[in-house]
Amino acid sequence: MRLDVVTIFPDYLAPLDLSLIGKARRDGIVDLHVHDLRDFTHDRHRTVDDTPYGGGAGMVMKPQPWGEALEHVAAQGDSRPVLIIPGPGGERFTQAMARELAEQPWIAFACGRYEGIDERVYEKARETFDVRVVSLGDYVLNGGEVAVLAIVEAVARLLPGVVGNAESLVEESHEDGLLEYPIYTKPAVWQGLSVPEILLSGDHGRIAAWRHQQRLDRTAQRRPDLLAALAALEVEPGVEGD
Ligand code: 6GU
Repeated sequence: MRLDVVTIFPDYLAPLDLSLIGKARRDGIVDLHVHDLRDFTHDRHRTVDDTPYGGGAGMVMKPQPWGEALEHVAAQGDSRPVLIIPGPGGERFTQAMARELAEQPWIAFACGRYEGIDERVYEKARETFDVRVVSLGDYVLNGGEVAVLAIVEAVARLLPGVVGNAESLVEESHEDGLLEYPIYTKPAVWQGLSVPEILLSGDHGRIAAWRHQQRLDRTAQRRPDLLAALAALEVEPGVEGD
């Protein structure tokens, strides 16, 4: 999978050299290119922002550097890439979207800063890219870079060969709409706290039933919205379906 990220803070993406994603890059599974938006300016101060037409607070990212940067990215291949523009006004990023994106051969990201990017950049980009405006959740970050870190990690770990044990991808929170059950390792007693008896019983049927109940209880307590969503779909919580 090819990934292109355009940003005014290329160093912000440095963590993508680490851990599983760094290894995926070294193994040739992920081909990541980070571009500095300021390389597409032509003035001495490498200006990327200006004041908003119509007035208002803050600064707006100028269309010209973005137009040239995205043209440069599009010229790196001959297919039509997805372009993700992270922002708090986007559609919500979910595990389902991560799975969808993991099927794509080429994803580009445009990281906005300040109050955002001139609206005409979105319009122009739709000629060349499948544009998706994507939000991590209902809170405000200073720019798209942290969102790109999160989205790239969520997507890349779904690519074959990135996570060693493919089974660990199946039994995860958000794969079937329920949160994960609690997990324990040795010792059986730690600081006076015991591992639940049933997990030491060797009775795999009862353990599976207990874990399922734990998932239901946790989801009801922490994320009742997820149970409501399953109910609306008339899906039995935690039972395989599509
Ligand atoms: Cl994707 N960007 C910004 N700037 N803020 C956010 C966000 C994204 N998702 C939640 N808040």
